[in-house]
Amino acid sequence: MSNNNNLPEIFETFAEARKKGFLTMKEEKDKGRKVVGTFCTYTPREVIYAADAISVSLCSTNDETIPEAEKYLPKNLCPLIKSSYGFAITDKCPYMYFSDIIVGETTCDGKKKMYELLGEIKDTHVMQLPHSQNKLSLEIWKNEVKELIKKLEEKFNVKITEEKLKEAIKLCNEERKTIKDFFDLGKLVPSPIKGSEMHEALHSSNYKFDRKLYMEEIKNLTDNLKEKYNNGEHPFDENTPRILITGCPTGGLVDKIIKQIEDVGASVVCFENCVGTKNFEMLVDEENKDPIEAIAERYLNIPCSIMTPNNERMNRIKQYIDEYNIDGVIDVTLTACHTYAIETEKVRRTVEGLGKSYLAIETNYSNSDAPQLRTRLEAFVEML
Ligand code: BJ8
Repeated sequence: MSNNNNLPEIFETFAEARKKGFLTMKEEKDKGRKVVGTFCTYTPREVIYAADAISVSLCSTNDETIPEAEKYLPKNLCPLIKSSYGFAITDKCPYMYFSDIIVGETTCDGKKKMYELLGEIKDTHVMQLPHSQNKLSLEIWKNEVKELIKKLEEKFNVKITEEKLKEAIKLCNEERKTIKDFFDLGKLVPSPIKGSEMHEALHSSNYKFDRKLYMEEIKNLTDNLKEKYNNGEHPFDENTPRILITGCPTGGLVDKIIKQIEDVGASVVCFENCVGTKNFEMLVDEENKDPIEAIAERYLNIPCSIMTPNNERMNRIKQYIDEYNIDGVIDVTLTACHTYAIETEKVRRTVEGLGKSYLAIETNYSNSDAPQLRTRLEAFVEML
């Protein structure tokens, strides 16, 4: 299945940012740094940083390797899972190649079963994530954070001290605040940045391994855009309809959804998903709690549809509709993602209950439905 000799050729085919990220990662590996591959926002990055390792996202965002994955996985499965597994077995993802260990969580059924197969070709540690956010779940999850600490200590022969965890918490909180400042530009009317550009800046965070440098870049970008806004420069005018995107991760859907929304005359100003707010809302308590407890609490409270109930997602959508002056909500579900698909009903009620327009889209990584989506987006935006 796996042929590492293909790697140099394959790098040529990667998009520039990812290619550059690969070179940086290779340099880091040459210096002896350890790499942890991740798949989900529930992975507590603080633990990885406290082990002096690099964290890299392995979620794949295109359909190139899906036919290969479908030889082993059902066709009727979420494209994110098929694509990620496809990249692993074809050795087309340099980040997977360089990962010393992969950390996954029991989020949806598809991912947790895929990890069993992935474990046959890579060292894969699966954290048992509870699917509710109560006290008992917190105890289980705290234990899982401790297990991860143990696993990384053994794997990398390091000691993850309380002090190192506290340092990592500070760094990650700084990052969250910096990204939130940038994201809040979307509250300005009109927004000084296109949604597709914001998405790019947020998504590239996965491939920037010098976190302090990334924060600098984001701060500069924020200042720059504020200045432009104050000088009256912005890509849209005050009457441009403002869209909130919610649902599954949109890494593989930029051209098909976000850019097409812009093409038909609207502006995406808020992402309530894992590229956006799920990633940076909520800080880890730095002051009043034991670091492991504080980390476990913050991550368990992420409002993903794999949780039941998941009322916090609805609360956040209400809050963002108000704060970001939203006219319409587009709820994006990747094909065969049951939890997000079922939750569309509650999102619809929440949005329409506030008198706002709602559109649900189910799609995958192929381009075949792009024209049909454009027609639906056009009709939706016209109505706003
Ligand atoms: S915290 S959104 S990254 S689970 S889309 S693989 S749920 S079938 S990606 Fe996700 Fe973590 Fe939640 Fe975020 Fe399964 Fe659905 Fe596919 Fe998904």
